[in-house]
Amino acid sequence: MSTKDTLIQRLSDKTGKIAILGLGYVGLPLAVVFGQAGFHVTGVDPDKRKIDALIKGESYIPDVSTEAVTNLVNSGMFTATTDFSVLKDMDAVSICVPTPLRKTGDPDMSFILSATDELAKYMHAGMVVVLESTTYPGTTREVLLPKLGDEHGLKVGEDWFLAFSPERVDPGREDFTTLNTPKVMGGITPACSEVASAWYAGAIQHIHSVSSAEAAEMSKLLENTFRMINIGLVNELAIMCERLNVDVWEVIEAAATKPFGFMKFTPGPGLGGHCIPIDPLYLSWKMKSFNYNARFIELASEINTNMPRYVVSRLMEGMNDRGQHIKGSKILVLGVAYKPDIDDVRESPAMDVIGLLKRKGAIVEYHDPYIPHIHHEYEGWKMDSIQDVMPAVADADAVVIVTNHKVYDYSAIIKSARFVFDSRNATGKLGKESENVERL
Ligand code: SAJ
Repeated sequence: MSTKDTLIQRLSDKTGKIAILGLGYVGLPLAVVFGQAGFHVTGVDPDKRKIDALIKGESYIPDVSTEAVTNLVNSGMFTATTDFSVLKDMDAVSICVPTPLRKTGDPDMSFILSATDELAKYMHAGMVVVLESTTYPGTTREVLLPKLGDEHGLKVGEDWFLAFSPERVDPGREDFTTLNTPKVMGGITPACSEVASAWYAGAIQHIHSVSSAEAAEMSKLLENTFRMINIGLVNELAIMCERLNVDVWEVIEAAATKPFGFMKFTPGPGLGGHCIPIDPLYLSWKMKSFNYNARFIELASEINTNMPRYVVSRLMEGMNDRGQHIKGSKILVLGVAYKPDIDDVRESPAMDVIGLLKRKGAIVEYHDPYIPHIHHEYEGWKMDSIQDVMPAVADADAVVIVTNHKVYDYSAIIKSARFVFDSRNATGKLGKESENVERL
């Protein structure tokens, strides 16, 4: 049998050994899904704290239960290690490492490069490698292919197989999970697509194969660029509606009654998270090397990045209208997570709002039931969430709602606060009718 057929056989009958490189919010759910499908899975991550927890059968990812990890560990179907040399015994490896931005706004490829360089030490014929980390089109072919195959005299598509399959994990979502979210798969060669699709089909319900790794890389960027640009559109709409003295929330609700040809997005204080504000910039960065300026992405990014400043300017106007000024005033920020009801503060616009308020001389406190501490890595300041929100609401000169967590009692907040600026329409109709509330 050919190397390809032998490998497909080992993956189809699940005798093949698989490894997941990077055990974060993407890698750990993937490892569990493969383990629960009957594969023997080895999780590899340089973070010893993660590995120690997993070996004890404990999960550190909210979307993965400790029970699921414990069961897999106890059944011998899942092991975890910081030792990359285990890769020499693997048939299949999925790379799920972060792809952040540098301070300069350029892609930070360091995690992909270090994972690839480690894996390269243990590459052998008969392996399939799938990259899941969101990245610019061409990464799989231009970065992984040479390091993992060419430099070892292995011929891709014959001796070994390489593909890209974008992660589609939405942390906290329960309806669509790693198991049931359709998975796009694009190989360097058709044989690569065939092997990688056969592997993932053994655990994930629907595989959508595309003709190349670049098509798969680009499909992911389209997904998240679509969101980023449409959020930028409604953010600009909010600015326009304020000039027109029209309620943007009413406008969006009305447009959303259209049952076709429209998708609802809502304005806010800016764009947070580790996906939406970042992924599109990988595409615009790549296009610069083709002397192409991705204007939609640049403009949307400019609008979204400016929203924290816009929120602070609207807060200042509202306070001014009530005879208050920001300098020396007590401002309470409600909600700092990057989106409601989660405990993730990465790239949260709340950090920018707080930084701006501090620079304007306000006395800033924040409350967020999910985020006990924040630290602005560039500006250096640190804060702890206050504990009792309602006394702080009553005591503040102004309250600014940045993240609309469900746990807040917004009607009580409106009754108790001197002035509320609501950047998420968390206060809704009551806020619209209240003299002491202004909304984005
Ligand atoms: N946001 C708005 N207005 C909107 C939607 C979002 O201002 O209408 C803001 C959010 O407050 C947040 C940021 O944009 O700060 C990103 O929000 P998001 O809903 O896109 O949430 P994410 O970052 O968790 O996006 C993830 C993405 N998943 C992956 O990239 C794997 C995205 O593709 C999902 O569509 C999204 O979850 C989701 O559906 O919730």
